[in-house]
Amino acid sequence: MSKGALALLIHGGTDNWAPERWKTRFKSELSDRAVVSVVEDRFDPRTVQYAAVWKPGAGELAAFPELKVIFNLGAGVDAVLSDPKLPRVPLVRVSDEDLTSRMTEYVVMHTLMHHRQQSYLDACQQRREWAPRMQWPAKAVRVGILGMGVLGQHAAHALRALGFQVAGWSRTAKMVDGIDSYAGPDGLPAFLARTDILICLLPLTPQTRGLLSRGLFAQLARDGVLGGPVVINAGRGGLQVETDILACLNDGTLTAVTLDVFEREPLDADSRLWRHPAVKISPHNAADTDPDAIAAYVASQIRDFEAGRPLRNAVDPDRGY
Ligand code: NDP
Ligand code: OXD
Repeated sequence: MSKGALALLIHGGTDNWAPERWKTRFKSELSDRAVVSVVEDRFDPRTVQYAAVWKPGAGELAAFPELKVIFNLGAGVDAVLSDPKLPRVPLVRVSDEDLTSRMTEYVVMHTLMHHRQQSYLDACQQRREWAPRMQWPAKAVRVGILGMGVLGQHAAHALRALGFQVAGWSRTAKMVDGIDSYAGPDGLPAFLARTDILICLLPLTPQTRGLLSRGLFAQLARDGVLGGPVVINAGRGGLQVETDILACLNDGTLTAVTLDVFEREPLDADSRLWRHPAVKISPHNAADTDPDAIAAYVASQIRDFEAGRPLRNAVDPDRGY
C-alpha cells in the first residue's frame, strides 16, 4: 500500500518561501511517498495524509479528508489557528536549534545596538563628529523578556552571559538559573517596572493581542541608564499597537524600538514607522526558517508518527500556542 502523501501549502511571497525550493527539499527527505504542492501540482486530495503549511488560506486544509497531521513551517501558529474550518488533527510547530539560534542572534544584536548607542554613533559618523558619550556596562542594564518559551529562554541565557540583568515573564513561573521569573497578569507590573529594554517573544493569542500598547509602555522603568525604555518585538505584529508606538516615541514614553513584525505585512510603504529616526525595522526575518533543517525535522516526525511514537512540539489549540 502506498504511503500517505505530503501536501505543501506554501504560497511564496519572499525568497525563503519559494514553493519549488521547499518541494525539492521535502522530496529528497521523503523519497518513499508523494510530495505535492498546491500551487504547482494536480493531485487527488484523498491521498494526502500530511500537510506542511505556511500561512495557508482559510478553509484550504479542510480539502483533505484523510489528513492526519498538520506541520506548520514556523514557530508561530496564529495564522493556522485563525482558520474557522481547521481540521481537528494534531498541529505541530517548528522548534529547532537552527531557528532558535537565529532568533538569539537577532535579539542579542539589537539589544547590544541600543545598549551601545549605535544609532547615535552612526549619526556622529555621518557628521564626521568625534563625540563619545558615557557608555555603561551591560550589568547596568535591565533586560526583560516577554515570553519565556524556547526562544525566550535561549535569548535570556545569551544576554545573561553578556552581563545584562535579565528577567522573564510568562504564563507560568520558570526556574531558570540567574534569570528572575515573573508570571501571569499579576506579575506583569513589577516585571515592567524593572525593565529598561523590553524584548517580546510571545505568541499571538487572544490573550496577548495588542499587549504592546501605551498602557504597557508607560509602566516600563524610567530610571535606567539608557535614558528611557526601549522595545524590541520579534513575536508577532498583532501583539503591538503601531499608532501607540509612534505616539510614545514622539512624546518620550519610549526612546527607541526595533520591530521585526508588523500589524500588516509587508509593512505599507507609507507607514510612518519606516522613516522614524528611533525605529529599526527588519522584514520579519529575525529567525528565518531553513528548508534544509525543517524538511528533515518534518520527515523525522512523520517517521516517528507512523512508528507509533509521539509527535514533538504539538500545539495546544485551546492555549493557542
Ligand atoms: P513557546 O511556545 O516555546 O513559548 C511561548 C512563551 O510565551 C511561553 O513562555 C508562554 O508561557 C508565554 N506565553 C504565552 N501566552 C502568554 C500569556 N498570555 N501571558 C504570559 N506569557 C505567555 O514559543 P517560542 O518561544 O518557540 O516562540 C514564540 C513566538 O515567537 C512564536 O509564537 C512566534 O510568534 C514568534 N516567532 C517569530 C519569528 C520571527 O522571525 N520574527 C520566528 C519564530 C518565532 P508558558 O511558558 O507559561 O507557557
Ligand atoms: C515563525 C516565524 O513563526 O517565522 O517561525 O515567524
